[in-house]
Amino acid sequence: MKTALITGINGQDGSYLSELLLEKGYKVVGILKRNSVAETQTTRIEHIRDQLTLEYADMTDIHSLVRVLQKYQPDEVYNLAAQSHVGISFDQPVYTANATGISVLNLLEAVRLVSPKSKVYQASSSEMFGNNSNEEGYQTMDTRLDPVSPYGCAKVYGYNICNNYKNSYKMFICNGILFNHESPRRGTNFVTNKVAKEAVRIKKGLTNKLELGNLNASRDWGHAKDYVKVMWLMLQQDEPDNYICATGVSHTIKDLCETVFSYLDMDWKDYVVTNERYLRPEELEHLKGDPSKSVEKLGWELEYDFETMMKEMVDYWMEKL
Ligand code: NAP
Ligand code: G4F
Repeated sequence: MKTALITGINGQDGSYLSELLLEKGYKVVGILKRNSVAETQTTRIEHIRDQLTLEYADMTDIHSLVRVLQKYQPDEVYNLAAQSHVGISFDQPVYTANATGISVLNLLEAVRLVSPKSKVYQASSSEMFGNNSNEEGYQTMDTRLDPVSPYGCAKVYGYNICNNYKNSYKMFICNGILFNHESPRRGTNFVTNKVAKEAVRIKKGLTNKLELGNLNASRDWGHAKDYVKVMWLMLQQDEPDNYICATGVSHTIKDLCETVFSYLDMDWKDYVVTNERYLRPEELEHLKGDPSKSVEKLGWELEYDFETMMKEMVDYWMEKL
C-alpha cells in the first residue's frame, strides 16, 4: 500500500484528491492547520474522514512538516496548501508570501532532510503568467512568467524553488501549472461559486442583486475532479517534469453570468451590478491554456465541460439552500 501526504487536504482539491487516492488503495495522510472552530474546517472531507489520517501541522512551521514526514515517510507528497485567493493576496501580501511561497521551501527542505525519496507535486498556477500569452491568446510552456499579484509572485517563487531542488538534489518534483478549476466545493468567494450561489439566492427570493468586480476578465475554467487526476498522473511517470493543465477554452465573467442565470430562466443584466470593492489593484485579464503536453505525455482526459460544471454547481445550491 502506497502512502500519500496531502497538504491542504481540507481544501477543494485536497478533498477530491483524497477520494481519488483512497479509490486507488492509498493510505492518505493529510495536514490541518489549527483553527478555532474545528468542526467547519473539515466539512469537505467529513464523508471520508474515518478513512484519512489527519495531523496538525502548518506550512509556515518547518518543524511540524519534518515531524509528519519523518513519521509517515510518504511515497508521494501533494503540496496543495496555500493562501489561494488572489484578491485577498493584495490585502495580506506578506502572509501570502509565507503561506504560498516560502512554505514550498519549508516543505522541500523537510522532504530533502527526512524523506528524500518522496515524489513531490507542487500546485503551481496560471496566475504566474500574468498578462502574457502567444499570438493565438494561449499560455504555453514557453510563455514568460510575469505575475501581476502578490499571490502570483509567491507561486513563481514556489515554482522556481521546485525546479532548483529538482536539479540540485535530483529530487522527484513536478510542477502542475493548473488553470482555474471549480466545483460545488469551491470557496464561495471565488467568482464561479459566488455567481452560482447568489443566482440561486435571487431565484429563491433571498436577495435581489449580485455585486461583482471586473466582468470583462476571462478565465479557462475546468472541473477540480478532472484536475486532481492529472496531479496523480504526473507522479506516476519515470521522470519528473512540469505540465500545463487547462481546457483550452476561455469564457468571460459576463459569459459565466449568462450561463448561470439563463439556466435559472433569468436575465443576468437585471441583477448584476459592479462594486469597486471587488476590483483588484492589478488584474490578470485573460487566461487560456495549452494543455497539449498533459494530453499527449500523460494521457490526461477531461470529463467535464464548462456548461456541465456550472449546472452541477447551480443544482448543488438549489438543493442546499
Ligand atoms: P483552497 O480550497 O483554498 O485550499 C487551500 C488549502 O490550504 C486549505 O486546506 C487550507 O486550509 C490550506 N492552508 C492554507 N494555509 C495553510 C497553512 N499555512 N498551513 C497548512 N495548510 C494551509 O485551494 P484549492 O482550490 O483546493 O487549490 C489547491 C492548491 O492549488 C492551492 O495551492 C492553490 O493555490 C493552487 N491552485 C488552485 C487553482 C484553482 O483554480 N483551484 C488553480 C491553480 C493553482 P484551511 O481551509 O484550514 O485554511
Ligand atoms: O474566481 P477568482 O477569484 O479566481 P482567480 O483570481 O482567477 O484565481 C483562481 O485561479 C488561479 C489560477 O489562475 C489560482 F491560482 C487561484 O488560487 C484561484 O484559484 O477570479 C476570477 C476572475 C478575476 O478576473 C476577478 O477579478 O473573476 C473576477 N471577478 C469579478 N468579480 C471576481 C469577482 N472574482 C472574485 N473572487 N469575486 C468577485 O466578485
